[in-house]
Amino acid sequence: MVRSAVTICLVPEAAAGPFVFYGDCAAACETAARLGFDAVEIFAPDAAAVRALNLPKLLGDNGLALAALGTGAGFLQRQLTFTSHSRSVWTEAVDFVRAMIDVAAEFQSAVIVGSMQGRWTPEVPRDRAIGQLWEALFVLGDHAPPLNVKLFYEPLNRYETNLFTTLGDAATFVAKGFPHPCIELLADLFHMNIEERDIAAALRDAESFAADWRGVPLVGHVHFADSNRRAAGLGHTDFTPIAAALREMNYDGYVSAEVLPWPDAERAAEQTMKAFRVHFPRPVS
Ligand code: LER
Ligand code: MN
Repeated sequence: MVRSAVTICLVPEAAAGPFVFYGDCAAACETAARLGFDAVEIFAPDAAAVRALNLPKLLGDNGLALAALGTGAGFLQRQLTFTSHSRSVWTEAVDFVRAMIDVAAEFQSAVIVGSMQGRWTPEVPRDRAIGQLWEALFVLGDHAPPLNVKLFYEPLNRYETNLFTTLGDAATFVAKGFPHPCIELLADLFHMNIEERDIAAALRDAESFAADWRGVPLVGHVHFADSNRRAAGLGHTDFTPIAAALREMNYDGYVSAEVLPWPDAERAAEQTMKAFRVHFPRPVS
């Protein structure tokens, strides 16, 4: 079953970023539950900040799950990346994500590697950068399974990375490169709107490629955003073929609103839920 999630940002440097709620995690959880979301996705400064939230109570009181934890704050606040020329920065980046995995384990949840991947540069050329990204995900992929945590690798658009920008390239990298089934792909529909010729076809192709190469699903998480990064329905993305592709793939992860809080957080969340119910209706029991 496809489940709904909404983002909460707790990182001041990302206050103007594509996150629905900002700052007050308790209030955001209450609103998310009232609007009918199944889960929240949290973008926090670090693992300690997640622990300080008393999430078991917040989630429990509101009947919510934790869809995933974002790790981009490590990049935004501390310039950590897996493609740094400095081995100590690489190690710090791996430690940062490992600590997030340990917290995510307490909620049987998942951790996202997006901005933390960085980019290749003249100083760290493409092959070396991809090797460093591979090594980081390999180490983290070994750490995650005993804890029952998924690791979502997110291809980003060309303005945010120059490593893997399409789902197809990321699928080849992940399906061929890792023996770890816990490493899955995050399909962000905003980035895909920029990079893909056909979003629905890219989803189908990635999944059928993965079926051949590893026999377990590859797309594990979706960032549910319109072309302009507003809530689904407020831009020009056609979600009907995308939802059909996800159904055909038997996708059973979250579609999580990583969108701008436009015109405000509550209305962005409401609009997301309206679009979610149109595109991922549940059987009436
Ligand atoms: C950044 O553009 C993004 O989509 C995030 O999910 C990456 O962490
Ligand atoms: Mn995203």
